[in-house]
Amino acid sequence: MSTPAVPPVAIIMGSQSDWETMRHAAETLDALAVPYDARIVSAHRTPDRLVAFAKGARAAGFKVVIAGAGGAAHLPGMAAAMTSLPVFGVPVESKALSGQDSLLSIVQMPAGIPVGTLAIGRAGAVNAALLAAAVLALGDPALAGRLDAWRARQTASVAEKPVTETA
Ligand code: RP5
Repeated sequence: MSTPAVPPVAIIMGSQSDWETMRHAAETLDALAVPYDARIVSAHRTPDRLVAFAKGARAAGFKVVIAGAGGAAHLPGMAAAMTSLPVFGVPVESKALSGQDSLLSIVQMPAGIPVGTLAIGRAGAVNAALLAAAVLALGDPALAGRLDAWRARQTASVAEKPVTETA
């Protein structure tokens, strides 16, 4: 299978410090064999980079954007303002307010500019990747099969009885 020149998923994040969270989106896409491009795009520190990315994302060939940011997390909303591609926002857990600030910055978009907002932290990053894959799977039966298999593996990994874990 040939890999497209521009992968279908863009993972953008506001800072290198977000990668510890956003790598879970990347790893989930890896497990589903969905190509992606991961890059640092800060709404505050590199606004011109954000404008260039978001305005050009559809023409570049991206299909879905996953945007993670923490604190005053304008990145997902500003990206959504400049592209009509689906944007999934991941609130990164901040030091000062444990990601509550990130969540509230991302989730309460005004009507007309949607950001699909996920949970704070790792769970949100994993689920953003699964949602991105589900969108792509609408037109890709092979990927739909890989998503089903991923869920089946998850189901199979859940034990019926709890055990006491030793340190
Ligand atoms: C946000 O500020 C980033 O998304 C990051 O979560 C937060 C802190 O950034 P650094 O100071 O660690 O670069 O823009």
